[in-house]
Parts: sequence; structure tokens; C-alpha cells
Amino acid sequence: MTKTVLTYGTFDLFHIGHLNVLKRLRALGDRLIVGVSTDEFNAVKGKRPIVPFEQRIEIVRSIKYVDIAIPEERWSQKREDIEKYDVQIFGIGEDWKGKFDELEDKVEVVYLPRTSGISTTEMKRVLSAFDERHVEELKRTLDSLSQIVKELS
Ligand code: C2G
Repeated sequence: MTKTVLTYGTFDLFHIGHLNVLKRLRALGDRLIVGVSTDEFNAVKGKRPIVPFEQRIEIVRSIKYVDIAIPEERWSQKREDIEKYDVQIFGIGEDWKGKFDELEDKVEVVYLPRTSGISTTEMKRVLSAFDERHVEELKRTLDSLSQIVKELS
């Protein structure tokens, strides 16, 4: 019998942590199905991805460990997908530890260790710092330019 593994995620600014968890999940079975959160569903989760849904799911679909990538549109979808795809294992990173135990009446639920030292949240924080500094720099340059113009006129 084919052992099917199911997981979900946003996979924004795809990084090694995402790749590792998909690799580990695929190794638990014969095929891996990944639900990629839509931008609308992420708004429900209070997240605003930088990379739009269409690109995130295309990236996930192209990962060699992923057999099928589907849109994740609501919390209740997991039970439907477990039925629809005849899933044996539901797996996700330990940052969700205990959150999906209620699925244990249907499948084996596995929480995997996260890859330390990398996160999309941290990448976004660094990027935003860059942004701010650039804006400040720009402001200063404009101020000195308008000063020069004033002096010349
Ligand atoms: N992950 C990891 N190591 C990291 C970062 C992420 O193992 N350094 C794992 C997470 O634990 C998760 C997967 O990568 O299993 C995707 O992470 P996110 O894109 O942050 O997913 P999230 O938005 O938490 O969505 O219904 C469940 C949600 O859709 C999960």
C-alpha cells in the first residue's frame, strides 16, 4: 500500500528550513502532498507573504520531494484532504506541536524538528531594516539637494 504523507505551509521566501522539512516528510512515506496557503488564507493566519501564492506553489511543486501541491484555503481542509488523498501520515514542523493532535483519530501525526538559524520572519526583518535605512539615506540626500538649490537660487 502506498503510504501518503500530508503537510501544509506558506513557504514564503523559500529557504533551507522549508527544504529540510519537505525532505524529511517525504522520507516517511511513498508520496508527499503539500498544501500551500493561499494569500487569502494567510490573511486569516495574520501573515502577509512577500512572494505571491501562484509563485510559492510553483516553487513547492518543483521541489523533487513533493509529489502533489494543492492550495490550502481553510483550517478545516485537513480532514477533507486526508480522506480525499487517502493519507496515512500528517506531518509539520514542531512550531505547531500539539496543534493537530485532533487528527490522530484518522492518521499518524508527526512533529519534526525545525532547522535552526533560518526563518522567513527573520529574513523579512532584515529586509525591512535595509528598506528603512535606504529611505533615511534618500531623505538626507534630498534635504541637502534642496539646500543647495535654495543657496543657488
Ligand atoms: N520550517 C522548519 N524550519 C524552519 C522554518 C520552517 O522546519 N527554520 C517548517 C515549518 O515548521 C513548517 C514548514 O517549514 O512545517 C513551513 O513553514 P511556514 O511557511 O512558516 O508555514 P506556516 O505559515 O506555519 O503554515 O495549516 C498549517 C499552516 O499552513 C502552516
